[in-house]
Amino acid sequence: MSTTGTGDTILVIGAGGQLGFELTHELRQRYGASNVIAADVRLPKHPELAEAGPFEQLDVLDRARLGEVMQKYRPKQVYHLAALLSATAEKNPEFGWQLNMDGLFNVLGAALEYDKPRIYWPSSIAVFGPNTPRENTPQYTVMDPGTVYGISKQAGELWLDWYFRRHGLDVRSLRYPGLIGYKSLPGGGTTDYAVDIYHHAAQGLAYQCFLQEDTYLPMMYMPDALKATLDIMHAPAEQVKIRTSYNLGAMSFSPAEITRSIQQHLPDFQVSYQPDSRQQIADSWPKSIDDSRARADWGWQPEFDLNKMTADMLQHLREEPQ
Ligand code: AKB
Repeated sequence: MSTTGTGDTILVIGAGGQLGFELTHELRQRYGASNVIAADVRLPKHPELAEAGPFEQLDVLDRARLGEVMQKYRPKQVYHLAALLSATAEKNPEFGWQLNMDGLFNVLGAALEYDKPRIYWPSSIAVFGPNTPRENTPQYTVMDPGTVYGISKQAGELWLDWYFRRHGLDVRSLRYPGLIGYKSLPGGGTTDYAVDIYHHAAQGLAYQCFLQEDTYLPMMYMPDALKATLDIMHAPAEQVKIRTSYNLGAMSFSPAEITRSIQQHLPDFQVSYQPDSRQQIADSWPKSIDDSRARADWGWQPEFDLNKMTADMLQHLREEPQ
């Protein structure tokens, strides 16, 4: 079962990011704040990350510093979330590749050196490309990613599998769709519009969307993403049959559909469309995902659909303006 018993430590690298912030909070609730080490390249934007439990400033590209942190805490689980997302990596391809690949190599290498903790590394729908079937995209299919981010995620998946087979490292991974949450903002992704749109709506502002109104993409509400992440990390090893990365789905919608969902609560909310370079990225990604392997192997089951997510997002954003 879980590798975390009482007093075992967990390291979250990239804890200041959209997923890292919420995951660190959730892990601290479950395992005790002092057992969950938040690490990020920058001092946290959310002060509670450093106030509520241990915090280490860590650039994952600095192998020696990573070694120090691993030696100090000897974590039983490492969540390595630090990455450049799709749109940002297109603007800075060399650094995108370096951070996403060398960062992963550093973590995998440090894991071999320090007691082989269980490793979590996120992949993405970006591993698929223009020749992938776009509806109900299967687990195993054509993969020809066209973005630096997607290429790095596909290569990373294969390296995870290699470390599992070659070194017995217990690596686990999910191909996230666009993630939507109210507690922290994403940065540099193609699916970010689906977070920004709620913030604008809750503040009574109109929104200019950078994707066309009929662009369907797979998406997921943060509570489901946290549940999936913790479920796969706590699944018995024999149930984790895929050591590249699992397809993971919850819902799929277009900008026009999310707008209509928001307008059920805020009828005056207005959206205009000004597609930019992110449209091309979105057009190369799946519209919906077949996640039957995750459901069959370790019991994945999402809870939120679009309208349930909209009600929850707007309630939180109106109660606790960001
Ligand atoms: C992005 O848009 O780059 C990410 C992703 C789908 O991996 N949110």
